[in-house]
Amino acid sequence: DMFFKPIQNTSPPSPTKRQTKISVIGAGNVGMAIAQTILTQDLADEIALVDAQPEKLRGEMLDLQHAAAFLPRTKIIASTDYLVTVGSDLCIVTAGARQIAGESRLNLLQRNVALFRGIIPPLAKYSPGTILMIVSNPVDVLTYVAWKLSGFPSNRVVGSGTNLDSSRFRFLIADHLDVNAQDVQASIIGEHGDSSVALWSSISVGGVPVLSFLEKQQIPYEKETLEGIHKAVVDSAYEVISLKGYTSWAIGYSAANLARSILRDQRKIHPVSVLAKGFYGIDDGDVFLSLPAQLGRGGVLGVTNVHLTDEEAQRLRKSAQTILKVQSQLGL
Ligand code: 6V0
Repeated sequence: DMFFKPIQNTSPPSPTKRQTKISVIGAGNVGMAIAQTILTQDLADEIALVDAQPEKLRGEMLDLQHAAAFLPRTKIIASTDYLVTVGSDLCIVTAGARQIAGESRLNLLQRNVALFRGIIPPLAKYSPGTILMIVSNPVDVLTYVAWKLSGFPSNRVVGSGTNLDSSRFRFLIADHLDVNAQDVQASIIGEHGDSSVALWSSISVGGVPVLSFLEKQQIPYEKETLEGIHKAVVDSAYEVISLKGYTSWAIGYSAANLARSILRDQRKIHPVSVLAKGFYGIDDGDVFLSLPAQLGRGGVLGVTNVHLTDEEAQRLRKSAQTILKVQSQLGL
């Protein structure tokens, strides 16, 4: 009664290829944008979805499964039970209360810490060797919370952080200069949000350092123009939320971009939220914020020692203090 008649005298290849499994926790706008980007980019053999709402979760699972004829083969499973995540290589956490228009990211915190107490321990239990990628906001503090609740070494806990802010930044600079955003090397580090730090001193376009180029050509540039671009990055999440209610596509690509670097061992450098203690003069306490970090199959492989101006370093430490102050109120 089998569709295929088995061929005789076969033996499985040995050793069998390791399958890659990604779990996405939270099947909301962000979780589903991430899942669909992972599917189209062929990053996993199996995707497991978890959400607290069983009907919505099953609906999202079926809707994705129905695209199978157009996609690379990926097994898609879903359950409200964390058993479905067993053996994950990467767990991406997007579950959370939604940011309301005008609400600061920090206001979301207490609501989300309570959710994480029910999410992180079962993920760590079913996939003790997994890498945790936190997306839920406020992402830096929640990455710290996930690190604490998981008991994992810090190289296996990373927050999507300012990888998204940096891509918004590169888009705006590219738009301003009428070049391709992929040719713009620019990053924003620090807190994902209001106190993020734009690294103007290290921006280059096609390998040409921008600020020193302008200075050499004696082209005047307004500090206000630069600050305006950074402000537009900071405001962009609020703007999209006020217009469409949530953000999804850019964070979907951003998280899939990180997943690729990790699972395919790309050893690329991304501004992501990592344990920052000991870097750039941050030594007040255990704080996660975005630094240019190298990502690979081992998770966070290291932090790049980029040159920061005194002002940039000072802003970064202020960013760290902002996050630490919030963290100290959690009692973790
Ligand atoms: P959403 O569409 O409300 O989805 C959240 C999902 O989480 C819902 O489907 C809920 O049912 C589910 N959920 C709630 N509690 C639990 C639980 N205990 N276990 C499992 N699932 C649960 O929100 P949206 O997808 O728009 O945003 C999700 C989170 O991502 C929010 O915290 C956002 O602020 C954050 N973002 C972070 C970004 C970043 O760059 N780090 C970018 C965009 C959004």
